[in-house]
Amino acid sequence: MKVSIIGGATDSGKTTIILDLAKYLNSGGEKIGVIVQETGEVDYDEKTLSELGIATKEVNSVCIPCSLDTDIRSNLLMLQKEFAPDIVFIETEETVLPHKLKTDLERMELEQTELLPAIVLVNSPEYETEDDQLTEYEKKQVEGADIICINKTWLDTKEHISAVKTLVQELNPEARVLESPEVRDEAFLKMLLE
Ligand SMILES: Nc1nc2c(ncn2[C@@H]2O[C@H](COP(=O)(O)OP(=O)(O)OP(=O)(O)O)[C@@H](O)[C@H]2O)c(=O)[nH]1
Ligand SMILES: [Mg+2]
Repeated sequence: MKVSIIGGATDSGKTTIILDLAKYLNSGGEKIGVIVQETGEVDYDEKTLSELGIATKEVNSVCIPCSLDTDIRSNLLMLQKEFAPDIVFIETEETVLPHKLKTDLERMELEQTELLPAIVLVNSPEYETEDDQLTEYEKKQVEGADIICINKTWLDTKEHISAVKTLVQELNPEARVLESPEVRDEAFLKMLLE
Protein backbone atom coordinates (compact mmCIF):
# COMPACT_ATOMS: atom_id res chain seq x y z
CA MET A 1 0.00 0.00 0.00
CA LYS A 2 1.36 3.37 -1.02
CA VAL A 3 0.78 6.41 1.16
CA SER A 4 0.83 9.93 -0.23
CA ILE A 5 0.75 12.88 2.16
CA ILE A 6 -0.50 16.17 0.76
CA GLY A 7 -0.45 19.35 2.83
CA GLY A 8 -0.50 23.09 2.47
CA ALA A 9 -2.55 26.09 3.46
CA THR A 10 -6.33 26.15 3.60
CA ASP A 11 -7.73 26.61 0.11
CA SER A 12 -4.48 25.71 -1.62
CA GLY A 13 -6.30 23.02 -3.60
CA LYS A 14 -5.43 19.81 -1.71
CA THR A 15 -8.83 18.12 -2.04
CA THR A 16 -9.11 19.01 -5.73
CA ILE A 17 -5.68 17.56 -6.53
CA ILE A 18 -6.36 14.42 -4.49
CA LEU A 19 -9.60 13.90 -6.41
CA ASP A 20 -7.75 14.39 -9.72
CA LEU A 21 -5.16 11.82 -8.65
CA ALA A 22 -7.85 9.46 -7.40
CA LYS A 23 -9.80 9.65 -10.67
CA TYR A 24 -6.67 9.03 -12.70
CA LEU A 25 -5.54 6.05 -10.60
CA ASN A 26 -9.04 4.66 -10.33
CA SER A 27 -9.39 4.65 -14.10
CA GLY A 28 -6.31 2.42 -14.10
CA GLY A 29 -8.05 0.04 -11.72
CA GLU A 30 -6.39 1.06 -8.47
CA LYS A 31 -8.22 1.04 -5.16
CA ILE A 32 -7.95 4.31 -3.31
CA GLY A 33 -8.34 5.36 0.30
CA VAL A 34 -8.40 8.90 1.66
CA ILE A 35 -7.68 10.06 5.19
CA VAL A 36 -8.65 13.63 5.85
CA GLN A 37 -8.14 15.73 8.91
CA GLU A 38 -11.56 17.15 9.46
CA THR A 39 -11.45 20.88 9.96
CA GLY A 40 -15.14 21.62 9.74
CA GLU A 41 -16.57 21.38 6.25
CA VAL A 42 -16.28 18.07 4.48
CA ASP A 43 -15.06 18.80 0.99
CA TYR A 44 -15.27 15.34 -0.40
CA ASP A 45 -18.55 14.78 -2.14
CA GLU A 46 -19.79 11.39 -0.94
CA LYS A 47 -21.29 10.62 -4.34
CA THR A 48 -18.06 11.29 -6.22
CA LEU A 49 -16.16 9.15 -3.75
CA SER A 50 -18.53 6.23 -3.88
CA GLU A 51 -18.65 6.37 -7.69
CA LEU A 52 -14.88 6.10 -7.65
CA GLY A 53 -15.04 3.33 -5.08
CA ILE A 54 -12.96 5.34 -2.65
CA ALA A 55 -13.00 4.50 1.04
CA THR A 56 -12.52 7.40 3.44
CA LYS A 57 -11.65 7.89 7.04
CA GLU A 58 -11.90 11.15 8.84
CA VAL A 59 -9.41 12.07 11.46
CA ASN A 60 -10.41 14.67 13.95
CA SER A 61 -8.21 17.68 13.94
CA VAL A 62 -6.00 17.74 16.98
CA CYS A 63 -3.08 19.96 17.80
CA ILE A 64 -0.84 17.41 19.45
CA PRO A 65 1.25 15.93 16.68
CA CYS A 66 1.84 12.56 18.32
CA SER A 67 -1.81 11.86 18.96
CA LEU A 68 -2.49 12.92 15.38
CA ASP A 69 0.07 10.42 14.14
CA THR A 70 -1.41 7.66 16.24
CA ASP A 71 -4.85 8.50 14.94
CA ILE A 72 -3.63 8.44 11.37
CA ARG A 73 -1.74 5.22 11.99
CA SER A 74 -4.80 3.44 13.34
CA ASN A 75 -6.87 4.68 10.42
CA LEU A 76 -4.24 3.49 7.96
CA LEU A 77 -4.25 0.06 9.57
CA MET A 78 -8.02 -0.04 9.48
CA LEU A 79 -8.13 0.91 5.81
CA GLN A 80 -5.47 -1.67 5.02
CA LYS A 81 -7.40 -4.40 6.79
CA GLU A 82 -10.92 -3.57 5.67
CA PHE A 83 -10.39 -2.22 2.21
CA ALA A 84 -6.84 -3.07 1.12
CA PRO A 85 -6.31 0.05 -1.02
CA ASP A 86 -3.44 0.29 -3.47
CA ILE A 87 -2.89 3.86 -2.38
CA VAL A 88 -4.02 6.06 0.49
CA PHE A 89 -3.98 9.86 0.32
CA ILE A 90 -3.66 11.78 3.56
CA GLU A 91 -4.86 15.37 3.37
CA THR A 92 -3.39 17.26 6.29
CA GLU A 93 -4.55 20.57 7.63
CA GLU A 94 -2.48 23.68 7.36
CA THR A 95 -0.62 23.49 10.67
CA VAL A 96 0.76 20.01 9.98
CA LEU A 97 4.17 19.44 8.44
CA PRO A 98 3.75 16.68 5.83
CA HIS A 99 7.43 15.65 5.93
CA LYS A 100 7.26 15.30 9.70
CA LEU A 101 4.21 13.07 9.46
CA LYS A 102 5.99 11.06 6.76
CA THR A 103 9.03 10.53 9.00
CA ASP A 104 6.81 9.55 11.93
CA LEU A 105 4.93 7.02 9.81
CA GLU A 106 8.22 5.65 8.47
CA ARG A 107 9.39 5.12 12.04
CA MET A 108 6.25 3.15 12.82
CA GLU A 109 7.36 0.60 10.22
CA LEU A 110 3.89 -0.25 9.00
CA GLU A 111 3.88 -3.52 7.12
CA GLN A 112 3.76 -3.45 3.33
CA THR A 113 3.59 0.30 3.26
CA GLU A 114 5.55 2.60 0.99
CA LEU A 115 5.65 6.30 1.80
CA LEU A 116 5.56 8.48 -1.32
CA PRO A 117 7.17 11.94 -1.47
CA ALA A 118 5.62 14.48 0.90
CA ILE A 119 3.82 17.11 -1.16
CA VAL A 120 3.21 20.70 -0.11
CA LEU A 121 0.83 22.80 -2.16
CA VAL A 122 1.44 26.51 -2.41
CA ASN A 123 -1.45 28.79 -3.29
CA SER A 124 0.44 30.96 -5.76
CA PRO A 125 -1.69 34.14 -5.96
CA GLU A 126 -1.92 34.28 -2.15
CA TYR A 127 1.70 33.45 -1.42
CA GLU A 128 4.21 35.96 -0.16
CA THR A 129 7.47 36.51 -2.01
CA GLU A 130 9.65 37.46 0.94
CA ASP A 131 10.80 34.85 3.40
CA ASP A 132 10.04 37.00 6.49
CA GLN A 133 6.41 37.45 5.42
CA LEU A 134 5.70 33.73 5.56
CA THR A 135 4.10 32.14 8.58
CA GLU A 136 6.17 29.64 10.51
CA TYR A 137 4.07 26.77 9.15
CA GLU A 138 4.34 27.94 5.56
CA LYS A 139 8.09 28.18 5.87
CA LYS A 140 8.65 24.86 7.64
CA GLN A 141 6.33 23.02 5.28
CA VAL A 142 8.22 24.25 2.25
CA GLU A 143 11.62 23.65 3.87
CA GLY A 144 10.81 19.99 4.52
CA ALA A 145 8.80 19.07 1.43
CA ASP A 146 9.95 16.50 -1.13
CA ILE A 147 7.71 18.07 -3.76
CA ILE A 148 6.55 21.68 -3.73
CA CYS A 149 3.61 22.13 -6.04
CA ILE A 150 2.87 25.75 -6.93
CA ASN A 151 -0.87 25.68 -7.43
CA LYS A 152 -3.53 28.01 -8.78
CA THR A 153 -1.02 29.36 -11.28
CA TRP A 154 -3.92 30.10 -13.63
CA LEU A 155 -5.09 32.76 -11.19
CA ASP A 156 -1.67 34.39 -10.86
CA THR A 157 0.66 36.52 -12.99
CA LYS A 158 3.84 35.15 -14.54
CA GLU A 159 5.95 37.61 -12.53
CA HIS A 160 4.42 36.64 -9.20
CA ILE A 161 4.63 32.91 -9.93
CA SER A 162 8.28 33.36 -10.79
CA ALA A 163 8.97 35.24 -7.52
CA VAL A 164 7.17 32.52 -5.53
CA LYS A 165 9.20 29.86 -7.29
CA THR A 166 12.47 31.64 -6.53
CA LEU A 167 11.55 31.93 -2.86
CA VAL A 168 10.55 28.27 -2.40
CA GLN A 169 13.67 27.10 -4.23
CA GLU A 170 15.79 29.23 -1.91
CA LEU A 171 14.03 27.78 1.13
CA ASN A 172 14.41 24.22 -0.12
CA PRO A 173 16.97 23.68 -2.88
CA GLU A 174 16.55 19.89 -2.64
CA ALA A 175 12.83 19.76 -3.37
CA ARG A 176 11.28 19.19 -6.76
CA VAL A 177 9.29 22.30 -7.61
CA LEU A 178 6.32 21.83 -9.93
CA GLU A 179 3.86 24.35 -11.30
CA SER A 180 0.40 22.91 -11.51
CA PRO A 181 -1.76 23.76 -14.48
CA GLU A 182 -5.53 23.90 -13.95
CA VAL A 183 -6.03 20.90 -16.19
CA ARG A 184 -3.67 18.20 -15.01
CA ASP A 185 -2.73 15.57 -17.53
CA GLU A 186 -1.45 12.10 -16.79
CA ALA A 187 2.21 13.16 -17.10
CA PHE A 188 1.74 15.85 -14.47
CA LEU A 189 -0.21 13.62 -12.06
CA LYS A 190 2.45 10.92 -12.34
CA MET A 191 5.12 13.40 -11.23
CA LEU A 192 3.26 13.86 -7.95
CA LEU A 193 3.51 10.17 -7.19
CA GLU A 194 7.17 9.43 -7.81
N1 LIG B 1 -11.04 25.92 -11.15
C1 LIG B 1 -10.31 25.32 -10.23
N2 LIG B 1 -10.54 25.62 -8.94
C2 LIG B 1 -9.79 25.00 -8.02
C3 LIG B 1 -8.78 24.06 -8.34
N3 LIG B 1 -8.20 23.64 -7.21
C4 LIG B 1 -8.83 24.28 -6.21
N4 LIG B 1 -9.79 25.09 -6.70
C5 LIG B 1 -10.74 25.91 -5.90
O1 LIG B 1 -10.11 26.39 -4.74
C6 LIG B 1 -10.93 26.19 -3.58
C7 LIG B 1 -10.22 25.33 -2.59
O2 LIG B 1 -9.91 24.07 -3.16
P1 LIG B 1 -9.78 22.76 -2.29
O3 LIG B 1 -9.33 21.69 -3.21
O4 LIG B 1 -11.00 22.53 -1.49
O5 LIG B 1 -8.60 23.22 -1.34
P2 LIG B 1 -8.12 22.56 0.04
O6 LIG B 1 -6.67 22.87 0.15
O7 LIG B 1 -8.52 21.14 0.09
O8 LIG B 1 -8.92 23.41 1.09
P3 LIG B 1 -9.17 23.06 2.66
O9 LIG B 1 -9.47 21.60 2.76
O10 LIG B 1 -10.32 23.91 3.04
O11 LIG B 1 -7.91 23.43 3.38
C8 LIG B 1 -12.24 25.58 -4.08
O12 LIG B 1 -13.17 26.62 -4.25
C9 LIG B 1 -11.84 24.99 -5.42
O13 LIG B 1 -12.92 24.96 -6.30
C10 LIG B 1 -8.58 23.76 -9.72
O14 LIG B 1 -7.72 22.95 -10.10
N5 LIG B 1 -9.37 24.42 -10.60
MG1 LIG C 1 -9.63 20.04 1.52
